[in-house]
Amino acid sequence: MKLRFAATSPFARKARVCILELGLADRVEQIPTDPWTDPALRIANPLGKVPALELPDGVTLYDSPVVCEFLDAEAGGSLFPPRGPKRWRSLRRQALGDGLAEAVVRRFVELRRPPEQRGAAVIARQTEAIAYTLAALEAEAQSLSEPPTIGEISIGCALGYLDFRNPDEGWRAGHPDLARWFAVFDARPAMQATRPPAV
Ligand SMILES: N[C@@H](CCC(=O)N[C@@H](CS)C(=O)NCC(=O)O)C(=O)O
Repeated sequence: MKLRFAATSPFARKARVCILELGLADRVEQIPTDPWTDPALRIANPLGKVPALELPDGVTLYDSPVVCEFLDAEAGGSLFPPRGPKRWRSLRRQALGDGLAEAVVRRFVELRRPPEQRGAAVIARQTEAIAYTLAALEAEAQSLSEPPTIGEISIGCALGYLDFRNPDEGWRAGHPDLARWFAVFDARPAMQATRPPAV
């Protein structure tokens, strides 16, 4: 299998953390890919986004929820609870984590535009989504699962991305339980091995 990834992408990081947590590192070649410039990615994934997982039969899987669930099934893992309330809790948490990462990406992209082209409404909307999501995560921080499921992995990758793009956000002060959980989660070898590069 071949995983196309970008080192800064929180969505690709989910897949890379799953690979390590599931002991699949020997079976997946990881190919650094710039989604904005690499023509091979567009052929593998018409959406032009990472992560994209190419299978030996030529099929390519995307996006990160699909890639991660495939990896879990391939390894016979338990990152995706098979049924019942635990499954829906885990998938809801994955959506919350992915949504947080998406809001941070959208705000970052907007802020990178020339000042006169920036949309204040877009920035405010994404900042509000980030604030409400952090509050929701704080409320359930004490019930986050150990060992982690895909829900916790998604949340952890999103918080890591928030730290990476907005190191001065200061989210820990108002979210002490979440900060405590993230300190422990972020120390996992799979998180340590997939840190985004220093900018
Ligand atoms: N929902 C997708 C999001 C993937 C995504 O947005 N990846 C970004 C990198 S963080 C990307 O490849 N962007 C390129 C583009 O939007 O054209 C997933 O979970 O995989």
